[in-house]
Amino acid sequence: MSSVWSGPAEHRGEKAPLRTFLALELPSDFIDEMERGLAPLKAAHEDFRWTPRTNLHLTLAFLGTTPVPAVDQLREVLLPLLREVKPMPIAAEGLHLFPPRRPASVLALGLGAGGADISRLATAIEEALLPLAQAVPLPDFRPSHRPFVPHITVARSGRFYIVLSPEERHLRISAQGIVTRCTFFSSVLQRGGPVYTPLWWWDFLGKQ
Ligand code: 3AM
Repeated sequence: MSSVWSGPAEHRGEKAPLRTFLALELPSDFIDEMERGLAPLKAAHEDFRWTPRTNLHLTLAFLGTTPVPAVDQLREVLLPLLREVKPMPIAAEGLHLFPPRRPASVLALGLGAGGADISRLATAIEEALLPLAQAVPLPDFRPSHRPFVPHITVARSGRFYIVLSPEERHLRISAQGIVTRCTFFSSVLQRGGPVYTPLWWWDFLGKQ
């Protein structure tokens, strides 16, 4: 019996697949305000793994394993959706712990203004990508079973789960800005934290 498996992609002369996700980039004034609001939490919880400023974003879809030739194909599929999006005003609202109701490993900032539009966009993106997942293939991309919660991951747990006091839990963090760019990133997991590299991006056109 012969085997048709010929080893990992890079040994077959193909580029190894990427790990990708699509995210909204955050305006720098929003990040500045958000960082000021988070400063007391950062000081109190040096054990959390705080997201470095350059890695802050709002994930719309995690695609995971993605063949290199599909990067342009996915751009063509997503551009018609992104072309319809105007610059989006957003406002921070509330802290989230994920998973909810269980020991938390992620601390995230939620959205008030802009949240509903972003959820609709994320749903439309999922609907556009799901029919392609088998053909591309995107083996990690599956239908989400929970409603999309727009959020910005600000910290992950270190050695211990994330626990906040009731006062910290209700800390009001105000940050406002206008989102103007959506970026398709590759993510390389490294010991010091993930390294995100933009593969392509789309700037929203027109007035909000
Ligand atoms: O920006 P956030 O934290 O919402 O959690 C990862 C991050 O989202 C998420 O993709 C974003 C960029 O890494 N992510 C990583 N692995 C994932 C997985 N297996 C995942 N999302 C869903 N399933």
